[in-house]
Amino acid sequence: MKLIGMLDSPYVRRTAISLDLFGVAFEHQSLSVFSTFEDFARINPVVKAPSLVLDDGTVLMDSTLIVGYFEAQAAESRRQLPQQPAALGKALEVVGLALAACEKAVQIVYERNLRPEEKLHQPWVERVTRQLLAACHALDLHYAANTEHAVDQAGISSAVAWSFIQLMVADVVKADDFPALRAHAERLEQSELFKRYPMV
Ligand SMILES: N[C@@H](CCC(=O)N[C@@H](CS)C(=O)NCC(=O)O)C(=O)O
Repeated sequence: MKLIGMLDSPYVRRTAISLDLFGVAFEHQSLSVFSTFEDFARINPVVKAPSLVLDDGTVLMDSTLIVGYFEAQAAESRRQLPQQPAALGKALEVVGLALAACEKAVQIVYERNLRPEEKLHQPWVERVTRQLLAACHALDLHYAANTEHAVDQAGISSAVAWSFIQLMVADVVKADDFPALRAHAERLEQSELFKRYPMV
């Protein structure tokens, strides 16, 4: 099985960490959707990271679909999401916030790095920034109330999102404004599991 994509993508990184936690063996191929577009396209013409090539050649893309594929077949002791509907809803609420934060941060990065400066549309940047800060605020409230720092899907996704945000848009999301989320991410980043998949 091959995981394609770079670990500076929060989606690739959450997938790699989750697969490892599931106990799934995989080879990681660090291809960029930008600098190695053509190489990536030979594996998946849609060029989305992460892409996971299964042993039978099936290509899965989208981190949530990949994680969901393995969650569906995980032994109970390996599951990363609760099964009970109310608890599952709460966990997915946190995952959703983390993914929205990633998406909005990525949009700001693309806006800054891909769009010519004269074409930058400030109202769009402001809208995305507001959404990013709202997601971080909600996650911060969650981790202020939940200090157990569980290494489950909600915990992994939140920590990965925060670290990516701090790597790429720390000027927009000030670390001191989100102390509980920051503490959660810093705790998980110290684990051997996270250290096996460094962002840079
Ligand atoms: N919802 C997707 C988002 C994946 C995504 O947007 N990945 C970025 C890299 S961070 C990508 O493939 N960008 C290239 C593109 O969208 O053309 C997921 O969870 O995997």
